[in-house]
Amino acid sequence: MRSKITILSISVVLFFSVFFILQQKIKPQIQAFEGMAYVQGNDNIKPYFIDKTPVTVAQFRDFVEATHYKTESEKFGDSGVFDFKTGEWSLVKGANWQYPDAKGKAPDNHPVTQVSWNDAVAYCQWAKKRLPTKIEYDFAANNAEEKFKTYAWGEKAIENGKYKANFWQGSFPQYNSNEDGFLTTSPVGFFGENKLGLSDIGGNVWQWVQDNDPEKPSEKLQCGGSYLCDPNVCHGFKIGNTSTTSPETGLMHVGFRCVKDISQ
Ligand SMILES: [Ca+2]
Repeated sequence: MRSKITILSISVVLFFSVFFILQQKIKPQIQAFEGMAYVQGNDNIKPYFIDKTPVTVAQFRDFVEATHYKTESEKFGDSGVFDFKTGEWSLVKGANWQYPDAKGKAPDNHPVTQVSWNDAVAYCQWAKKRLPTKIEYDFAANNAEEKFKTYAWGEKAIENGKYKANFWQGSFPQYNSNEDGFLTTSPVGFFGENKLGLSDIGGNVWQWVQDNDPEKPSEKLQCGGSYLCDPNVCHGFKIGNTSTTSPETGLMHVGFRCVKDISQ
């Protein structure tokens, strides 16, 4: 009787061991990455990981300290700053990723800005990642669902009396009522996440993607909209909308996030 039980026990252990080994071989292992969300692809889009938040000032500092990288704004000595009094853009001396308007220091937990497309590519390469394509950005914003919503979080910019993103309230560029509490950038994650766990995928800062602007091939696209987007003028935080600038340009409302390919 005892030997029967022993044989049965060994058989059960062997069965589950073989089952486990086969399962490991058959099912490709997807490695999870800290701070990234997995995006299930579809017939046209391969699966990928995407940063849950835009790259923050603190994260960008890690890159600069590790590599002694100089951003293009730092090399030029100036960068694009929006003047809230005149409603116009100009190149301002001393504006860079640490001092987006050349005055106040950028908080560590806000998205890094004043980074050019080239700077964003350099960061992503250092992090062993890459910039998303526009299709990948929009697909992740839409929670990897086929039927596109208006926004990453749903259909309304205000839900239950709360703003769902950092954008411009009032009348651009003359008046910002600042009802969402942020005249410029906000801490990443402040306005919540979409179903995939992504924050600031709409609003806060425009985010560089790989693609050239189809109408101006020398320029690069940005997605997601920014704190300067008044929905009556520029509805940039709607899924699919874009802005565009040349790849060496830094602006105080443009940042980025990275994606990572799945290695199986
Ligand atoms: Ca705002």
